[in-house]
Amino acid sequence: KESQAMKFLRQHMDSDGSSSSPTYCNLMMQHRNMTQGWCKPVNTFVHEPVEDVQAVCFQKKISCKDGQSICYQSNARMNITDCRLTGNSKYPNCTYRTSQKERHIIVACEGNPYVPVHFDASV
Ligand code: T3P
Repeated sequence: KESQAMKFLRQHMDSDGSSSSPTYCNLMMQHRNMTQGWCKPVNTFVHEPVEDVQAVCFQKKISCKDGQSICYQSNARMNITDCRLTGNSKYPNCTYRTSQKERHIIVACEGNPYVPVHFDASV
């Protein structure tokens, strides 16, 4: 079974990629299995080395958007791509808007080793 850590890697890591094309999200959301059963509405891919993203679990401690859990904000801005489902997209035709950004990422971490398991937001 896929662990939470593996799921984070599948959903949020694309170290070697970049969203140079407007079809990036349409392709990647499909390739990474986020358009099966439903269209996942918002998803961020991070284009940085996996070690740099895992290191965020030991950076700035803040509260997550749920107001209860502990999250971590990256010290550095990171190269990311936000994928947002378009308003007129209807399952199974999931169409996304691709937007490239340089932002601080906010993640939640779990386990031993303590690694990212949830992407909370970017700022
Ligand atoms: P997950 O917990 O599997 O990482 O918040 C619901 C989902 O939306 C959550 O999935 C993360 C995802 N999300 C992003 O990927 N980027 C964002 O900027 C926000 C706000 C949510």
